[in-house]
Amino acid sequence: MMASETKIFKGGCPQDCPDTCAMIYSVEDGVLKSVTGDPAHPITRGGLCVKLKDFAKHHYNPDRIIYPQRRVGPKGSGQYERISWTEALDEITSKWKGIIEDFGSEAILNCCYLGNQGIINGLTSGDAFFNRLGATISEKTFCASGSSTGYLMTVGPTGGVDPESFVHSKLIVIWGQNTMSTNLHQWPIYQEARANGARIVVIDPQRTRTAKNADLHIRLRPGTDAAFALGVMNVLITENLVDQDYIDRYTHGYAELKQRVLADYGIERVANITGLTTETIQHFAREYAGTQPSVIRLGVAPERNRNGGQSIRAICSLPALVGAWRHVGGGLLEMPLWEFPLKYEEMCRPDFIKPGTRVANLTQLGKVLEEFKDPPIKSLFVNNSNPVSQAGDSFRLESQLKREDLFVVVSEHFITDTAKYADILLPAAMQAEQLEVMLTWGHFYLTYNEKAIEPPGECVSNSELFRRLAKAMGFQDSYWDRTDYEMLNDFIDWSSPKLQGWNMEKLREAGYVSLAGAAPDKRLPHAEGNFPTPSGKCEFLTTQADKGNFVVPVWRSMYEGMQPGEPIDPLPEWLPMRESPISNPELAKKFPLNIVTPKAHAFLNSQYANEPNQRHRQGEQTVTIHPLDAEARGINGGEMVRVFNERGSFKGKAVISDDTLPGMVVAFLGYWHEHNHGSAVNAISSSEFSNLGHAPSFSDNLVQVELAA
Ligand SMILES: Nc1nc2c(c(=O)[nH]1)N[C@H]1C(S)=C(S)[C@@H](COP(=O)(O)OP(=O)(O)OC[C@H]3O[C@@H](n4cnc5c(=O)[nH]c(N)nc54)[C@H](O)[C@@H]3O)O[C@H]1N2
Ligand SMILES: Nc1nc2c(c(=O)[nH]1)N[C@H]1C(S)=C(S)[C@@H](COP(=O)(O)OP(=O)(O)OC[C@H]3O[C@@H](n4cnc5c(=O)[nH]c(N)nc54)[C@H](O)[C@@H]3O)O[C@H]1N2
Ligand code: SF4
Ligand SMILES: [Mo]
Repeated sequence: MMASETKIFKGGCPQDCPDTCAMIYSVEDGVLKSVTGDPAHPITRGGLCVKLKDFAKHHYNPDRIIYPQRRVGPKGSGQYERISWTEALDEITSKWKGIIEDFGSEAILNCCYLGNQGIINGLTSGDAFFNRLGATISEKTFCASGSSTGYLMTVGPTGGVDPESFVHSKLIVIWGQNTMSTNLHQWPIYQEARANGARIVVIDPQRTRTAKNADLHIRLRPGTDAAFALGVMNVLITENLVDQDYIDRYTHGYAELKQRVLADYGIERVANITGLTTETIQHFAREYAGTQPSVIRLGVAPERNRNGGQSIRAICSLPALVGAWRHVGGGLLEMPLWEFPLKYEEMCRPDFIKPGTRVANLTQLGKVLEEFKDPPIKSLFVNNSNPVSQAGDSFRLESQLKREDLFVVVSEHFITDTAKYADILLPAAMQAEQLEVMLTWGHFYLTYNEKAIEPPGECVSNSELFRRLAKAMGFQDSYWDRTDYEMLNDFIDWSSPKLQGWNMEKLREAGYVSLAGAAPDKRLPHAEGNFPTPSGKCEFLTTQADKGNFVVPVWRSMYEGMQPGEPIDPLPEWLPMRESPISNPELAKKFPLNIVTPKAHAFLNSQYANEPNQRHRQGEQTVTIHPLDAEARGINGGEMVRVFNERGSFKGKAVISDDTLPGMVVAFLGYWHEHNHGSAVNAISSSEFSNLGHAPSFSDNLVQVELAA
């Protein structure tokens, strides 16, 4: 017998993760044997994370949906029978044609998020199709839309500091991010900087594994970041620690900001709001200004409360005040996505949208399904997302998904908490089974992902899914006549100066290409201003206050017609949370604890939480509660507790620890309902927006905790 030959393919991790690792697929006899990190890649450096540890096996999980299926039991029962693709497409298109005839095309809605983050299978994979269909436009603001709106208003669409330039930083401020779980490949870069004398500061209410490994941990109360940043500014201004020359040349609105900061954000008041001491605020301000290059790595979590957008505006103002942008490795990193040369207009086809088409926000899916009239939503098509697990107010959403008159189609790998409500299930391919090019929001590399193996059964990529649907609906547009390779080639802007000399073939051979434009030891995007804002300066005082709710186009099918929300204050400000003992004492009588629901170490949102190995690594759902709050409730630790409010409830095992603050509980996101007594953290989350970008407010929820019956 001949020894079987191992074939190697280049991969790109599909997940919604800032690391976007370059991977290596090893294939024998058409079977994916292993997936490892590319040792040559400057960020991946040969290692993947714990979440993707068994990625090869994940492709062969026996629970995968590998054929189209039709529901046979009651809604939500998860009982299905196999059907053919022809039957599935016939049933979907005939239902849709009937709905369009009776209610109009806006009675159909797509729910897509970032199950896959690729250019053709990702966030916008269904936009052209649903725009062409005339469906209600979906606004996809689950993550970073508030943070990005605040960032774009302040410094504009710039990549900011290259994550590789952080080796040159002397003070690294990790703001609301649990790097060792959620941006793991950045950590060795920080360690290199540390070896060169850098200090690491973590700003997080919770003592996370990252905070435990930092030099300084600033434990402010959730939702008080804006007050803290404004208090720091107060110290910078009163102690004359600002870079006046940088401010004069490259910023807009300093006089107004100074007036506000001095009048309203004295450090005693800020200490009261944040729960920090005045010394901590002073100490941080002095160290931040005095240690250059200083750099801020902004996490997503500070956006997750009613004042989230303004918090981001305040934080993004700090580097310009101290002139941090003057130095290589100084400034701020939110997302480098803005420097990726992609042709969104061609990907999403906003020209297909009929003027006046309405918009639905997917983070409020339960409310949308319940309240939209004229026409009501009669069909929901879900791909790349698991809203029952990931969107707020999940009890409300589930009650809507049970509606007999709602035709639900879900394209998935597994029968998730959402997929179990499908009338039709469609089988989706995994990353080693499809061609893709990965964009990312954590570094500057564009990464090629080769198709390494055939998909099992009748699984198809999202791109093929929409090709089939377009044909079945009779759409003649050439958009759907292209191969995946042709689509990718058309969607990447090869004429961009960053891609000079590059093309698809070259990218395929190389595996990845950097878009940073300059080497990590040279990149200085704003040493001389050049902020891509309307004034060309860093805008402390925004010139776009009327755009309080403008969302970056990629999150909403490139649609420009959304009504602006309430105009925001043109200067950064702090407002109390929507739900807190200060802002809503009545509610806090019944539900006195703020809850924070961050990412689990071993899951990727809800993905991999169905793998027994990953559940073993992560452990069961916990509810971390401060010793004072535990004592007041007779909780000794280790018991099952119930976390609840008027929206819903979930259970978890009590962990008593001062890793959380008094008045605050922590429970990780991602557990599947079937493994967790029927519900999970988003049962208690509100689906109200933060004040910018229609971002969700997952850190702005009051709950009560009691021993479970
Ligand atoms: N292991 C793992 N990694 C992931 C993911 C995952 O599910 N698991 N998901 C990926 C995705 S989609 C994303 S968006 C990123 C997110 O990654 P992160 O930005 O790290 O987000 P979270 O884990 O939600 O929250 C990070 C920290 O913010 C703190 N926090 C909560 N509220 C506040 C606040 O008001 N102010 C401040 N300063 N801190 C606050 C929490 O205590 C938590 O420790 O991670 C990505 N990587
Ligand atoms: N309480 C609370 N809620 C949160 C957050 C929080 O911090 N706290 N974080 C929010 C954030 S940051 C985010 S990004 C969102 C994430 O929300 P989602 O993107 O909805 O999260 P996932 O759980 O990853 O669900 C993606 C689904 O897509 C499927 N999938 C993967 N690849 C493909 C594919 O190629 N084709 C198809 N058809 N399906 C595929 C996966 O199997 C998975 O079920 O959740 C948000 N929800
Ligand atoms: S989930 Fe993130 S850290 Fe893990 S392999 Fe994928 S890109 Fe890398
Ligand atoms: Mo996210």
